[in-house]
Amino acid sequence: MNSPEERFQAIVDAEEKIEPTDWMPEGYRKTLIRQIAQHAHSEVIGMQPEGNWITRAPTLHRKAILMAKVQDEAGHGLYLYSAAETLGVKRDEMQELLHQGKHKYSSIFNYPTLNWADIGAIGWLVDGAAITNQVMLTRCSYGPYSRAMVRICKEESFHQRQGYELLLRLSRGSSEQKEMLQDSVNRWWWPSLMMFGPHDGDSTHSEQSMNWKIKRVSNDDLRQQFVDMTVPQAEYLGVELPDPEIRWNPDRGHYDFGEVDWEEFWRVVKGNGPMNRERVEHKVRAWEDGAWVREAASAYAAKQAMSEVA
Ligand code: FAQ
Repeated sequence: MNSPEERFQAIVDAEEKIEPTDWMPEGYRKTLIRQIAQHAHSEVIGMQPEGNWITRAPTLHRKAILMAKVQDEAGHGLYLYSAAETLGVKRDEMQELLHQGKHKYSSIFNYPTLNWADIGAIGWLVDGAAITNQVMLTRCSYGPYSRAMVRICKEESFHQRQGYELLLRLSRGSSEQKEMLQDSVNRWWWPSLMMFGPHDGDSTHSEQSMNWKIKRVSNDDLRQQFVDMTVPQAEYLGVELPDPEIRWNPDRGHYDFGEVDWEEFWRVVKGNGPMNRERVEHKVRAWEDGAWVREAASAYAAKQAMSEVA
């Protein structure tokens, strides 16, 4: 066992972490930069659909929760950009690639938030799907990513519960509130299932990422886990999931469910979903408007460093 690749794989197979200064195959580094950057971009772009409702939250209490949640997403973006930077890529470079449409972010954030129940549905379904995926990432072979995920999962768990609690309130409310809840779940269910990515057979990266223990569970297995967890929660809410094929399958010990519209998935991933253009334009505008803050922070840091030397 002499080649660097073999030694690397042996460390991974022994469930030890790979750290930034360790030798790693170029493909491993590239895969991690791609996935962590996509993940960070998702957290940051993901602030937009919810941020849209901060000024319209129905009570001060709900506004405070929503502001805390949106700030958490910004924080997740920062941990993740920092984790990606340990692999030798610069934060500004990642921003540039996102702004040019060369980096992806999760398809889910290209759907609009049309009513207040959407804020609950994002917490329940989107954060619920995000946690299902991210719990496995706490065991990722790359140390900085796995450690960032531990903290992120704790916060996502709060996000998921606040969303469910919001919907629970609506489900016990007026008939208009119940309709709003059902309308929202109708629109967010399928896009949430798409968050797990294509079927395993169509997944470009899964096999290699599983060998490197970046991913620990396949896209389809995670999607199934999410459906199994969510169906009883929907029953308790008294809401219908918009899929007539959902039923318990005692032979498999899982819920069966219908087929995702993969054409829609790829259309959104390729930049042609309902909100893709608007999301990226907004992101670029925020980056440009915030240039003076970054310049001021850098000037302040340089001044501090000078005074420490003096
Ligand atoms: N959207 O070969 P695979 C959140 C692309 S965080 C867009 O299976 P992989 C928190 C994929 O990149 C949500 N593109 O890919 C929050 C690849 O294209 P490429 C984000 C997608 O990487 C809540 C191609 O398809 N979470 O929600 C999607 O092995 C509320 C082939 O796919 C993460 O990023 C998609 N859904 O598996 C924030 C978790 N799916 O790069 C605010 C980390 C696939 O070759 C509010 N990421 N693609 O051009 C992962 O676990 C993985 O990257 C997967 C995809 C599972 C997403």
